[in-house]
Amino acid sequence: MPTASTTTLRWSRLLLTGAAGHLGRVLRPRLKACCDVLRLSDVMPLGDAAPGEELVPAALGDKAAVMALCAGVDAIVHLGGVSTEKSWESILDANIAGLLHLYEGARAHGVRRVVFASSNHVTGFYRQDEVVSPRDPVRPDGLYGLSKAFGENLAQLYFDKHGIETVCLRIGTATPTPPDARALATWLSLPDLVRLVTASLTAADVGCTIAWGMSANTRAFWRDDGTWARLGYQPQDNAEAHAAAVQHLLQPEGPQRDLQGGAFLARGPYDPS
Ligand code: 15L
Repeated sequence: MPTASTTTLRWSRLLLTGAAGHLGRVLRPRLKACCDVLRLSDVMPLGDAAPGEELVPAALGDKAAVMALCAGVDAIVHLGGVSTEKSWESILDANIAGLLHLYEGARAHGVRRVVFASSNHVTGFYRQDEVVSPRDPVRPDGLYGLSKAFGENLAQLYFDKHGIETVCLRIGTATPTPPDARALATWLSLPDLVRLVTASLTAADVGCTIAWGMSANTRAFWRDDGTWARLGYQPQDNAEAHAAAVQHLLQPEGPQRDLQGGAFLARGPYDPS
């Protein structure tokens, strides 16, 4: 059960999926502050368990393994699954079936909250000169973005039907520095990533909500609708500080330059008939 200080929650056992990935490795040492025991899962090697850590490898497509993964857990940070445009089979297995397995495990074992790594590719078909709020209709830019839109809807279903809270984070470009001109709008610095995930875990009464995962970027494509303040997230970085280094790094002319999803617009299909 979570314990509450004056305004923030602390969890008994927190599960981090995708713990061996790029963002998982950033969050692994930081999430210990939010819980007593940190359970780490991935299909990739996780290294040795540090004090207060448990290692439970599991493939998201394996329902029995994912159900067992959720036993004894009271909150989940879900980074696992396919994180880019790929074949339908891999997306179906990890991001569609795998996410359903995770929410079923959460329901069966009384998990109270999920922080779900959604993606900006849920709205990648908006033009770069449009400003999008979390309440605007989704416009996925591929099967990956579509799977994240499914995840957001699944989170809503499990909140309405079973009371499991979820913060869906539509993460932008979470890298040490912005890699190109598009990222001047989409960048989420790694310290801001830690702030955002920590806020999503520790704020009281989050319900089921969607928040943009970005820093305080001057050129942002996205408008926060007040969710950041409700979570207590205050971004400290701004991609503009890196503008001189990357603003000339543009995608080729076409949808990948004009639309918010950038290079994802030029990827796939991976399952040509
Ligand atoms: C994502 O959803 C991907 O996981 C990440 O690798 C980046 O490509 C990011 O979006 C982005 O849009 O920059």
